[in-house]
Amino acid sequence: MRILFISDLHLHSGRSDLTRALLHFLATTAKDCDQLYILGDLFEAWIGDDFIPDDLQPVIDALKTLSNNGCQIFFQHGNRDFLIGERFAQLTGVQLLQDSVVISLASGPTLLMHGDQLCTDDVEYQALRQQLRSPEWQNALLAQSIPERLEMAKQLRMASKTHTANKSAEIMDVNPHAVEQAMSEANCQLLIHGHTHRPAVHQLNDGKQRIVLGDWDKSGWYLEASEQGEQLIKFDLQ
Ligand code: LP5
Repeated sequence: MRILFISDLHLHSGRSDLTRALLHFLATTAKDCDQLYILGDLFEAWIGDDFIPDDLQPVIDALKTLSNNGCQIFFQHGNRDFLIGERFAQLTGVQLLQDSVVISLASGPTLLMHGDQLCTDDVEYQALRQQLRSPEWQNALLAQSIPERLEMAKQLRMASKTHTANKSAEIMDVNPHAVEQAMSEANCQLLIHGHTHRPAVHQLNDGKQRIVLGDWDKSGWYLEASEQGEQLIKFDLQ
C-alpha cells in the first residue's frame, strides 16, 4: 500500500501556482497511490458547495479523475473549509471523514486530525471554532446569499489576521497535554496532523510520534506511508 497525506494548500484565486502544483501532484506523485488523505485547509475559504469558483473547477475534476482511477481519497475538514459537504464529495469522489479518525498504517494504528482542535491554549479560537462548527450556525449561514457569505468570509479572515498578529507562536501551536490525551484516548502511537504550518517529525514519550504536515507556499509537502514506514517529503512547486 502506498498512502499519501497532504494538508494546508490554501488554494484560492490569487495563487494559481498552488492550483497548478496540486494538479501536477495529482497527475504524477499521487497517480499510482492507493489512498490519498487530505487533512484539511485544501482551500483558503470554502463558503459552501453551491459556490465553486471557476478557477478551482480543475481541482474538482482532477480529484474525480484520480478517484475514478482507483485511488481512495479521504477528506478531513480544516478551519478554512469546514463547510465542504456531500455535494463536494459527490463531485470529487472523496469520502468525508470525521474530525478525529484512526487508520491502520504499517507502523500501527494512527490518529488523523486537522490539528486545530489540539491548539487548546488558543482559547479565543476554540470559542470561535465551537460556533463555526455548530450545525445551527452552519445552516443559518448556508441560507444566506453567496455575496453575503463571501463578505462574511472576508470579515472573518480580516479579524483572524488581526488576532493572530497579536498571539504568541506558543499559543498557536498544539498543546502537549491535548496531544497526549488525544493519542491515548485513540490508543495510537502515531498522530498525523496539519494546521500549524510547522512541518516536523516529533519523537514523543514511550516511542510515540507526532508528524506535522507542511503547508504549500514556496514549497510543497506530503507524507508518504508504506510498508517501509513514513517519510515526510518537501518538494519544489512546479
Ligand atoms: O486561519 P489561520 O490559520 O490564519 O488562523 C487560524 C484561526 N482563525 C480561523 C479563522 C479563519 O481564518 C477564517 C476562515 C474563513 C473561511 C471560512 C469561511 C466560511 C464561513 C464564513 C461565511 C460563509 O480559523 C485563528 C487561530 C490560528 O488558526 C492558529 O491556530 O489563532 O483563530 C483566530 O484568529 C480567532 C480569533 O482569536 C478570534 C476571532 C474573533 C472573530 C470575531 C468575528 C468577527 C465577525 C466576522 C463576521 C462573520
